[in-house]
Amino acid sequence: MKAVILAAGNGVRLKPITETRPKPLIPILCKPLLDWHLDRLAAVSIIDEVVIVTGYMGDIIRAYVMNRRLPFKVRFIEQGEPRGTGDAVVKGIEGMGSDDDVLIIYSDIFTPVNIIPEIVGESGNIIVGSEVDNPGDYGVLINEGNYFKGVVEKPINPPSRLVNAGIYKLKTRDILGNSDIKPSPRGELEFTDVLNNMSRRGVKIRIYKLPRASWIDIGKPWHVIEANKMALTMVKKEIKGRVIEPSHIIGEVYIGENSLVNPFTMIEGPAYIDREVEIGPNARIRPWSVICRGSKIGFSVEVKESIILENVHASHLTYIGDSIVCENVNLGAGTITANLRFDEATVKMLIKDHVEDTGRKKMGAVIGANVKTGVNVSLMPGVKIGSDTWIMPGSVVYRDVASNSIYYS
Ligand code: TTP
Repeated sequence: MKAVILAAGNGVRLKPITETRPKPLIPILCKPLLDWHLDRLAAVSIIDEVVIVTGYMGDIIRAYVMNRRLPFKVRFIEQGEPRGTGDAVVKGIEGMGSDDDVLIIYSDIFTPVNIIPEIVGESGNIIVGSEVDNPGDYGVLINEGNYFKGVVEKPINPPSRLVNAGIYKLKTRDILGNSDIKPSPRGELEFTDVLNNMSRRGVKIRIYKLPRASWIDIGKPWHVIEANKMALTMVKKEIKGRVIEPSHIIGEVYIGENSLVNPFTMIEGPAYIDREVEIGPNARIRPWSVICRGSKIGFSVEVKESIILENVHASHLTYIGDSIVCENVNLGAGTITANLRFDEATVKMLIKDHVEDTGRKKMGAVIGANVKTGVNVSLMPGVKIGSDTWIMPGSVVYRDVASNSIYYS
């Protein structure tokens, strides 16, 4: 069986994280999303070829995958303009036999449950659905018993809580019989229109439900925190690095090889500390934190429910709460991310050109790659700092700061 991974999106809503890496290389427990998908495909022997449809930063994805040893053939297809998921799927399945079954996975979804072995073992067409609390943000599935009848994109009054999870097993010929679909109002050829057309033509597609609260579509920055939280529930206590006493490691904490925890440090799980990380002395890592390779969290630094990517330095007297800190960031002493508004309302964030509610009472900052903050910088809840920017000492940042700039207040 062949699989197609859609990896060509621009990931605009995830800026500044996607200014320096494509969405499929966003890490969950310090492992790129794409690897989660590839590892699961590698574990089922029935998959003999994986087609990765690339676009934005496709060369980076290609170089990354080429460095991996995988038990199946990998082919890359350049989508060109990201003209929609329908366009991407049709390009991905080109050349496949009309009787072939193909597994289709959107690269930007994460689920701690590996359902691949189950669905490749079933016969007939399958669409995977997930029950969520906010169905109006997704494509909501209409069902008749266990069968798919249609999907409505972002409805105001969702007919159910079951949404399209972006994983399918379909017969190639059933996908190809839909060349009559037209671009959607946003100008894209949507795969959901292909699915609706299949249903109208009487093609049977069975719905396979994921367990509740075990799926997320990573579209906006705070989803990176939520996806890592989902993955953290799978972490078990394992200490491969060195912990110098007196330090306290409490609960489910993973500490990778060659990492060092200096004295008087407290780490409360669930937490994931990657390899070659240095923490402390006198640091506090609170639950739901992930710290990736090469980062250094120094003296009197507190980290809470935050995702810290590779080679980040927060050497002294810093608070990182409910935040995402991208690779190679250097936080000056006294840098504070504020994560709670005085009125305790949910934190808003500017996504593309409109303000969106993160739904989180606690949300800190999203700091792009290679940013430097001077001493005593304060970042207010929900601000985003573009990559390669300097925030000058003593600045208080209330609004998003563009990439490649110098900010002072
Ligand atoms: P989306 O999240 O709908 O789009 P996007 O990745 O471009 O994000 P943004 O709107 O923030 O710019 O994409 C869903 C999945 O489909 C994702 O895995 C990327 C993939 N995709 C393609 O491969 N080609 C495309 O033309 C589009 C639109 C998406």
